[in-house]
Amino acid sequence: MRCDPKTVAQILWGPSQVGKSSFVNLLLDQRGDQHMARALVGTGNGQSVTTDACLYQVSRFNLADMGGYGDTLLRFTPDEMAARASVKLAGESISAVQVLLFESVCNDTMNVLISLAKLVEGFGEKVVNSVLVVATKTDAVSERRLNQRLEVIKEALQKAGIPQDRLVLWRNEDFEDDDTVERQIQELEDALSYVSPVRFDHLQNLNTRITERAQELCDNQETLYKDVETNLLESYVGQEACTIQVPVIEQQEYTESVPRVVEGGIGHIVDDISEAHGRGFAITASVLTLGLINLYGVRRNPDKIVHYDVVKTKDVISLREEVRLRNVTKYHQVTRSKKVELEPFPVEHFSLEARRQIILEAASAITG
Ligand SMILES: Nc1nc2c(ncn2[C@@H]2O[C@H](COP(=O)(O)OP(=O)(O)O)[C@@H](O)[C@H]2O)c(=O)[nH]1
Ligand SMILES: [Mg+2]
Repeated sequence: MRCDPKTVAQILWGPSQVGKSSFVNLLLDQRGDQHMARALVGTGNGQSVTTDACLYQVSRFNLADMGGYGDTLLRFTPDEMAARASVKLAGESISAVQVLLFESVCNDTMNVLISLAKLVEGFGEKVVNSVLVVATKTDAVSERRLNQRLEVIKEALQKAGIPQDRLVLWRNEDFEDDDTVERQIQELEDALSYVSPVRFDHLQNLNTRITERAQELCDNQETLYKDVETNLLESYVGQEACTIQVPVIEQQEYTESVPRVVEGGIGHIVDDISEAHGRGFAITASVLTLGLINLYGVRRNPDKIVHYDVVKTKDVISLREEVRLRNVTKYHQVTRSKKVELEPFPVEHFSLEARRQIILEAASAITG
């Protein structure tokens, strides 16, 4: 990417106490306005004296000096540093950035990979292509030690997929003469000319990435359920006693007066007489009477209707009360466990996890 050098800034990135501010001052001394304010340099106690991002325009450089991570007071997280730098650069109309990643060859441990991971954490992955490693404090180690450290730095660059020639040697102190300083600056400029700047608007602010990731996690969260006990009325078929009237057919006796025609005549007379005077008398009387009848030709008595009582039976329907059981719908209270959908978590719930994921991704983007 070709841009006007005036709008390209060089972010000075790396741990605290590696010589970033001293680097700025050296360039100011060598190329800058002598009246320009100098960057504050630490005492070597590990406490970062550079707390805010400051932009120094010197020669063709726009150096963004800032606090280093690993400050002994733990004041700056990489994303805070990145955020401060972003705010500063945006205010200065910077359109693209290169990164000068500082590594002290005096250190026993090699921090390049950590610095790169923290850089990605703060600005996003695209920034890696715009990195130039500045191996500082080369004056403070033997040549053998220097070569060892340079080998280790190159290995780290290879691991991170950065060309191994993205490396310049640097010292802020102990120069034989001014020419050595100039040569060093010239080598820095040459090396930087091969590093294509990343567009400022392509830098991804960590907070924006966290917010976006948190939203993603929030949108994809699983629906959770909880068991809730509820009381409800449940119907069942029960039995209930009830009295009903049952018709019953019974036989009932009754006396009926039945008429009968009794023919008139002797018999009749005998019956009549025997009824009145007894049987023996009646027969005797009848014999005599018959004789008289035969003798004198008396006419027969007329027929008579007599009523007799006859006992009969008839069906009578009556109602009897009976207790029966019948099915009825009854209700009882039961406690049932019901699965209830839980309210989804708000997006803030996922912020920590989003941050964790992005920082992990930043580290693995560097080390693979
Ligand atoms: N020997 C040596 N010491 C240096 C060099 N650059 C910086 N220092 C010292 O390292 C300490 C921290 O420097 P500083 O520029 O404040 O580091 P910063 O925290 O990265 O900005 C100071 O005591 C400097 O004097 C260097 O090239 N050689
Ligand atoms: Mg500093």
